[in-house]
Amino acid sequence: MEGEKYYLGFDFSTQQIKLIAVDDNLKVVFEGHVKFDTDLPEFGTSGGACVHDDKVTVTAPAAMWVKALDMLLDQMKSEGFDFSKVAGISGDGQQHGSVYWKKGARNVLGNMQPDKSMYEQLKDCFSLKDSPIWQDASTGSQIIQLQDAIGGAMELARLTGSRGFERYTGTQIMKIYQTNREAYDNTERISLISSFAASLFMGDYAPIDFGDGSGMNLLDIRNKVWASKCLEACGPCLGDKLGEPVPSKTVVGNVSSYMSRKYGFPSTCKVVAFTGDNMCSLAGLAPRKGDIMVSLGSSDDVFILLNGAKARLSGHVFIDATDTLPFVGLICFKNGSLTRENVMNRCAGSWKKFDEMLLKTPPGNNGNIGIYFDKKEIQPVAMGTFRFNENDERVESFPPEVEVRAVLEGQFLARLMYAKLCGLQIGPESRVIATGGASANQAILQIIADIFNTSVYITDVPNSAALGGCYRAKHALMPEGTPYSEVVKGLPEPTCACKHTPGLEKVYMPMLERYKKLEEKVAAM
Ligand code: ADP
Ligand code: XUL
Repeated sequence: MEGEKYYLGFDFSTQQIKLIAVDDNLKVVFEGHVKFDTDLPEFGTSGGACVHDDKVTVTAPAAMWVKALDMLLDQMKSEGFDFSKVAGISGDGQQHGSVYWKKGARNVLGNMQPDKSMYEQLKDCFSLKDSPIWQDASTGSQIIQLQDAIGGAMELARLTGSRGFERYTGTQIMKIYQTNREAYDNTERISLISSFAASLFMGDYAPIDFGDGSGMNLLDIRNKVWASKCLEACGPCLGDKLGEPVPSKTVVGNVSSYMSRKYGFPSTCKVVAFTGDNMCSLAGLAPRKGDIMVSLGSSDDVFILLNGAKARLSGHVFIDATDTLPFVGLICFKNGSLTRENVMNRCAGSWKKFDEMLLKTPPGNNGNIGIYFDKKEIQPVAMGTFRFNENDERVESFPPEVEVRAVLEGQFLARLMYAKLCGLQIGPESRVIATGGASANQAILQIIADIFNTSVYITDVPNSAALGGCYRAKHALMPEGTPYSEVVKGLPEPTCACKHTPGLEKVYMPMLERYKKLEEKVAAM
């Protein structure tokens, strides 16, 4: 391609699809998004998801994501975005969720006509209309079966990077095989949300990448092949339905003729494997060794780069999608932004008021501690709201200004406690890099700085995952062997958003000990 080049990064996240386009100097030239709840109300999602009557089954309609992509691309076209300059596309999806393509779907995907939308052509191509997503917590019995088949929780963690977790794709697939055999048998391909998204651009089934593939309890993370024992335990002929996994940097194909004809992408435009949102966020933040990434989206996630894959029962090990270090250690909390938002709506009405109310109570909240699990939490496995006074006695309610501080302090004490269990060490060189929707909130960042006892940094573009997609697309098109650091070397350093307040560790360290005991109490209730 001659002249100016663009790279696109698409983030198929929980609540929306976000898009960032950068030029060859990685300067952002276009941004867009489509929000599922408000732009596509016909699908009836809340926070991008549908919670079923049992409260633990959580899905999202696969066709909604297709329609959202139609809408986003149409929006870009109507705003005059020049698709002919796009050299490469990559991106990510919310992790663990799976899409079930019906027998015959590949043929439809490969022959889409530009006079119709993708939605019109693909809406009936799914053997399961409702895709399980990462918020699902309905596979407790399948976890026991998988762990038993592999030789226990620790052995599964050693092999695949994680013990059994309810949202992990392997047990989700096992549940579908056991409870909806017809759908399983009628499925020709199972994609992750990431590889499903790449498939829409390619017009063919895109492979699963090693990074997102690590969130399935199916991939042998050291040998980078499907673990046959895990496949056998989860469903017959599963390897055929999944296809071979590939390195995250793989060019998986060119854009489809549908994309070229409808939007004007060059036919040579490359599609680079999509990966998990957390891995892509890491690529967008381009961290240095020792950085602690705190992502504040629908979920809260803390992740760090790791040299080795030590098996642990807490947290997860994923293969790094940028090859900066071999692995990423991650801990995920289901009750993140949406839980804070509920408290904000109930007690303050706006984020501005929420921040003002926070200042009415001192750090440490006069000893009050709150634990807010609107959804069944991942660790500990518990649900409900639990408030304790300074004597560790359970109380029914807190005054609004106490509630506002309690939700933040409770959440970030938990983030710190579990990240330490997952191998996090905080030293004088450490810094937290915050990203995701809530990283726009300075008051929240200050609480993180004070609880983690270290400075918090942010980047110019809070949507690090979409940006990571752009950088990864560029990286994959550079000469073989180019390290990822070469792609991101000219980028501005993250800026310091706040420093920790000296002396507050005297408040938060004892509070961490109390939090730990109270959480144990909650888990046993
Ligand atoms: P996802 O990528 O999972 O869809 P985002 O990273 O876009 O999510 O984050 C969306 C969340 O950001 C919203 O649910 C909202 O609660 C939160 N958010 C947005 N602005 C603020 C703010 N000023 N203060 C706190 N939280 C905010
Ligand atoms: C990570 C996880 C979530 C989703 C949605 O393990 O489940 O962070 O990726 O962001």
